[in-house]
Amino acid sequence: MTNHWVDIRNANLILSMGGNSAEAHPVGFRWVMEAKYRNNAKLVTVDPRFTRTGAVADFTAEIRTGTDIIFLGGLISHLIETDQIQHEYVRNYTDAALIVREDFGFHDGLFTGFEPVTGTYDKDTWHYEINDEGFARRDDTLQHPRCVYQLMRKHYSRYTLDMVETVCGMPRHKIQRIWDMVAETAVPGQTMTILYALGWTQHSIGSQIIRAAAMVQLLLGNMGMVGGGVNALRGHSNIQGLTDLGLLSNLLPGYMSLAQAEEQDYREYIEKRTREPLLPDEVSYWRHYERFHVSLMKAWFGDAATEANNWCYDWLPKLSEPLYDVLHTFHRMHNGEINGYFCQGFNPLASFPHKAKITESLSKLKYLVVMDPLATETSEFWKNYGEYNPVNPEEIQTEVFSLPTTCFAEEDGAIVNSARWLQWHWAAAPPPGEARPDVEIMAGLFHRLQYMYREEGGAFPDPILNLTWYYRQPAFPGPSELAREYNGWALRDVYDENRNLVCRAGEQLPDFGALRDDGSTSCGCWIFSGSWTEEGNQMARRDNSDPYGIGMTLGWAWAWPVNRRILYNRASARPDGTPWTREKALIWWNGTRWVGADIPDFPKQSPPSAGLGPFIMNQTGRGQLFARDRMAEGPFPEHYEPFESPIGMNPLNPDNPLAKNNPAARVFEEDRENFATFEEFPHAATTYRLTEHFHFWTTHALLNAIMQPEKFVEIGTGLAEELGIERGDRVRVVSKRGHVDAVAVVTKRIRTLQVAGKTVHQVGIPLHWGFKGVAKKAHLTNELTPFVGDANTQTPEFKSFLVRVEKL
Ligand SMILES: Nc1nc2c(c(=O)[nH]1)N[C@H]1C(S)=C(S)[C@@H](COP(=O)(O)OP(=O)(O)OC[C@H]3O[C@@H](n4cnc5c(=O)[nH]c(N)nc54)[C@H](O)[C@@H]3O)O[C@H]1N2
Ligand SMILES: Nc1nc2c(c(=O)[nH]1)N[C@H]1C(S)=C(S)[C@@H](COP(=O)(O)OP(=O)(O)OC[C@H]3O[C@@H](n4cnc5c(=O)[nH]c(N)nc54)[C@H](O)[C@@H]3O)O[C@H]1N2
Ligand SMILES: [Mo]
Repeated sequence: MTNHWVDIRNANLILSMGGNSAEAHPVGFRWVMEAKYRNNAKLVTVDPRFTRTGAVADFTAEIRTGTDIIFLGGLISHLIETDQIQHEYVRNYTDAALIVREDFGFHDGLFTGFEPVTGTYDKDTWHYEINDEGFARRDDTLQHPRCVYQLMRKHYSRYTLDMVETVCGMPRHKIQRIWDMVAETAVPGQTMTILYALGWTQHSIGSQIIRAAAMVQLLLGNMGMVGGGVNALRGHSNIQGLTDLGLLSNLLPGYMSLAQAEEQDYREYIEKRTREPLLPDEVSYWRHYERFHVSLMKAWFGDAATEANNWCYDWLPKLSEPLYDVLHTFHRMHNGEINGYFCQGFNPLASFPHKAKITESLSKLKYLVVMDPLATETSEFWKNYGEYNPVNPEEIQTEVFSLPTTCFAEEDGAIVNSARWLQWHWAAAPPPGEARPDVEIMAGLFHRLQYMYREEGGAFPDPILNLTWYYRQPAFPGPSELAREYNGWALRDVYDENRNLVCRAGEQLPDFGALRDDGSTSCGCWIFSGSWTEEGNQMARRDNSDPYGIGMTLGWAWAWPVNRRILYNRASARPDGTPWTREKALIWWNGTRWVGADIPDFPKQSPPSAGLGPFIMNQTGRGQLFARDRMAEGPFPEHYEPFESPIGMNPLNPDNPLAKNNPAARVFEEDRENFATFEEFPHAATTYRLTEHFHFWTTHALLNAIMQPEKFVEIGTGLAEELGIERGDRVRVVSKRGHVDAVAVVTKRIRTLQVAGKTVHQVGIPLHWGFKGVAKKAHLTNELTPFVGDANTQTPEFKSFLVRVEKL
């Protein structure tokens, strides 16, 4: 989230799109209801189905799954052409005025630099024109034909109202009504918040849908504002913490990135990431990358990390194809290239796409270790459960080890919520039986490995032998010790530029401003610096006073970065430093420094007259309408059809087969033959959650099983009539990869759509139920889904694929 849960109540308009928060985030949803009833806010939902969120909305619209970029691109065009943008904001706080290189272009659905063989882009042309001083050229009148504003305008002029209507299958009056409501927030006193989750993420174009939403918010001046922002409502209670701590295979803690194989040289690695300003004097905070990196290496390798050995750079893994994201990992397992797998808190047989492929992959392993509090579908993938898991155990040689773990309620620790708040919690009950905390199991493994390396030697022992292990009980690092390590401490006295003491040797760091690149500081996750200082555990704070009355409870828990609650909050004030309006005041310039209800996201003493941009992480200091070199498939979001499309073509780019689907998507050649065409599988399917179940865990709990006992699928009355299906009939939903049997819920909540001259029925399939637990056994939904993912995140396309429904 750029903003936070409580702040939703300050919005004037809530656009819930690509998520169903009443169902999947029912506790946080109270802030939506507060906005409606206290702030007279309007709630709009856009979803393939009429949802529980839709049920309390002021306006709802249906959309064909996988077409949100068309809707948002059309909205961008509408805002520009009807002149309903926040001009002063756009001019001062975005990159609209910057001029793009002459050789950048977009033809036939592809941006310049596409390499068809690898399905990747050479991104050199996706850049601003740079002048002799190394800064981007600009035209503040926004008239230059190659300024970002004009290029964006041209790009989205193709996204006409007709196009939106025909591709999304949304009636024109609904489109217009929503666009009008959104446009009302272009004035400074009005803000819209956008709430999204997996309905946007789980597409082969997922990241670009979210980019499109961010562009809308920049044009409207809704970023950095009270009641504004682009707000990802995250999934598992600590999934935000997972990404923060760099647990994805291409990241280091704090969103630092692992080196690529060609980056063997330390200085090159650092210089590439030390993003220098592209406009004079801008903050460009990533220019301090080396401080974060060296402090991390000191935390990991202690005295062994020295300037002379480039802080152990050679010990870090370097990424090369094939990669290690989950799609890749299972693909490699499937090819027999991986023979052991540790599966910690993950139930891939149930939760990953194309179950048949996952079963085959796991069957090729020599061993599988499952660390989980429950017996899962994955830990029993080898066991025959009749029609629901029709495998022959005799043919599967994988040895499976189950290591029972505790769950969060049985341990102390911090959970990072969607709002970036680190909230400390305390164990509520002792663990049952042989269950042990994950940390203890991992520590045990580490000690055995280290012992074996020490005694027997082996390839590349250094990182294991030299890993720091400061903990009081080496067998079980305590949560508070780990938390202190993430915050970091000084190894020597730390001084600022004026030789003032910042922090004494041995003290906890006050915040990441104290980090140094000379080896004098140690820090396990730079963005968490400030969470456990000399004043103690900031995450355990429970003061909910709200001095400004806008839900800014800075004394409650601790948010990264530096306890800031709304990112880019400098943009909540005008260029001259005064709030845009009194009601939406957040921070302001008091003549000598920035003050207000939040921690300023800006150099505290930099006067407005200095003209620095509010987006301090970006090299331009501006919000990027043109995503320079960050995205895999282009600097402007472009619509591509899902890999399984009910219309089989891309109406925006009908003539170029390379531009039908996302040309840079994560797709493996072998899987292409497993994608269906609409002739065989005519219905557009999507998958989703229900409040009464949490994935597959709660099918183990009797109360949940009683509330939602049995697998069902939702089909609209139009399709039901066509197939002669009545409510309660049993149906089979078939995809190119498998089938599920379930009870049919025939409903008006899913409408038949008219798309590009065709009638398209959508089918809704809840994700829950499997063959373990006490609820009624069922086929796993991921029997059906395709093995293809987003180009940037590798998130699978769970939300858009083709099926055929049969009456049983
Ligand atoms: N009770 C409960 N709560 C949960 C979970 C749970 O299992 N049970 N899981 C948690 C997890 S891990 C996550 S990630 C979150 C997920 O939170 P959400 O993303 O809100 O949940 P979903 O139900 O997967 O999908 C939301 C909606 O997206 C819609 N949708 C599908 N395709 C599209 C599309 O192309 N465009 C648009 N606009 N909408 C689309 C679906 O119809 C659905 O209503 O929920 C979390 N909360
Ligand atoms: N078709 C379809 N598929 C989907 C989705 C969809 O919308 N549609 N959503 C996707 C999403 S968003 C998600 S997040 C995934 C979820 O996929 P998974 O993460 O695989 O699923 P979960 O069942 O939530 O969690 C896995 C296991 O973690 C265990 N666990 C709980 N606490 C602990 C702990 O403290 N330690 C350890 N070691 N284990 C623990 C649980 O018992 C559970 O068995 O599913 C994805 N799959
Ligand atoms: Mo999730």
